[in-house]
Amino acid sequence: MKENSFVSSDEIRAAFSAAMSAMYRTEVPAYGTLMELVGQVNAETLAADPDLQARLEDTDSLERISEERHGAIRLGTPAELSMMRRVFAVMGMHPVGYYDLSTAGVPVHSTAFRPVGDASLKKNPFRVFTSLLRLDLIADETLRTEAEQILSKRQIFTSGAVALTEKAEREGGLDKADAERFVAEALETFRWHDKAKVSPEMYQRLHDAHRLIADVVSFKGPHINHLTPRTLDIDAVQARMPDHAIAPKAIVEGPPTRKCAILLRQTSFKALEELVSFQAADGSWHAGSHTARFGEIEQRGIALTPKGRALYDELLNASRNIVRPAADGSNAAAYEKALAEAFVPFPDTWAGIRAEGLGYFAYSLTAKGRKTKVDAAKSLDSLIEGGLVQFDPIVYEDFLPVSAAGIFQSNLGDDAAQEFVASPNQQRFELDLGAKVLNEFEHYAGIEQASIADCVQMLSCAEAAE
Ligand code: OOG
Ligand code: NI
Repeated sequence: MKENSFVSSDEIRAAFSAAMSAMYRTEVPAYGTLMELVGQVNAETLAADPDLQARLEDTDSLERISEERHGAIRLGTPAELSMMRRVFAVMGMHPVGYYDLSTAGVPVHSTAFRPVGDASLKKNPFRVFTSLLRLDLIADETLRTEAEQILSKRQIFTSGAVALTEKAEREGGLDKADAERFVAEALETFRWHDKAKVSPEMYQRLHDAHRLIADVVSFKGPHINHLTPRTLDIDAVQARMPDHAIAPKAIVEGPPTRKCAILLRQTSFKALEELVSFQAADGSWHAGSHTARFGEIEQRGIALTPKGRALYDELLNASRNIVRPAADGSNAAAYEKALAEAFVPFPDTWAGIRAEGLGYFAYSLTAKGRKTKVDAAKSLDSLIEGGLVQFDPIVYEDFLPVSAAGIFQSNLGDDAAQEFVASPNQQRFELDLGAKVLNEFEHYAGIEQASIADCVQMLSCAEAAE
């Protein structure tokens, strides 16, 4: 049977994530150094906290962590975005969430392509933060038209990648040989090209309009601009980066250090200045440079409910009203202090977060629960109190717009700070994407509900052993 010979989309994604990591490691050696440091810190964290290790093992999430990473790309046209969606779909990665970064002075809007569903996430949670350039936010109309023309001429996908994507769509999957070819072909889109597609003058004009516009328009493709391993202790990695000759950005983005990690904390090291050559109208090549690619690490915590997220946003804003982090790090200590103080009202125990309905949890039976039969009418709280059901935080799999803006900014330099009027346009984005983006809250709520339903079902048919 044909279907039986298909490789699962989870396996294709895992192979692609590994191939991307290997490629980026050779392109940006500091990424390899960071991976090793993260590996060390994770091993130390687990050794020092057997409880954490046991919970991660129990919830089948230990294995995914060492393989876990996200990347980011910036696309130039609607056609590129919709084709990218189809390529990612072959790997079981779907658009989740809409992020408007115009408010932060970055002329893009974005989504995250990632696996959805508990089983796929456990297999390999690789995600790619994908931005689409918004030329409509560029004031200079001549430049906008020229940029559009340059972009319309490029083809960021190999013909093999397109053909195999179409084949997967037509036949419902890819066999082993095709899947291997697909991974190699798709990887080409993300490769770095040190020969720009534009003249030195055009690069300068694009750069003057916004560094990010130059990054998107000047090149043959949307080079992967960072890959981010997941750490279990971001403060430790941040503190130890300088020992490994890596200079981290001034502050960690996101919530403060806490016992119970919430959402997402991220930090990065600055983009490298890389040698690039530009081709003049007479065909001659000219040496120049471009800063694009950097490294980042992240620590993931519990996914918050809309109520929890509103509280997070409120507290983050409150702290930023007191101290706004300066790019040069001069007020980093004051910022950290204000952040920690602002977050005092956010409960810092799992039970507290659960009691106030701030986070999503996965419920499972305890050893006692597995041996007990209970009538279905009992409330979840009483099952927990009775020691039959336990709960674990559901990991936040998405991104945070304020943090993303901070990461963008730290790599664009201070001079790039520009004001745009906030203009979210999810409808336009979805039209260009050719699909709707998934609502992240509904997704987490679904995972939580399914875990509760499983417990209830298992309790009502469990064989009472004693
Ligand atoms: C993407 C920045 C966003 C994150 O982790 O928040 C991001 C970019 O610089 O293209 O990756
Ligand atoms: Ni990132």
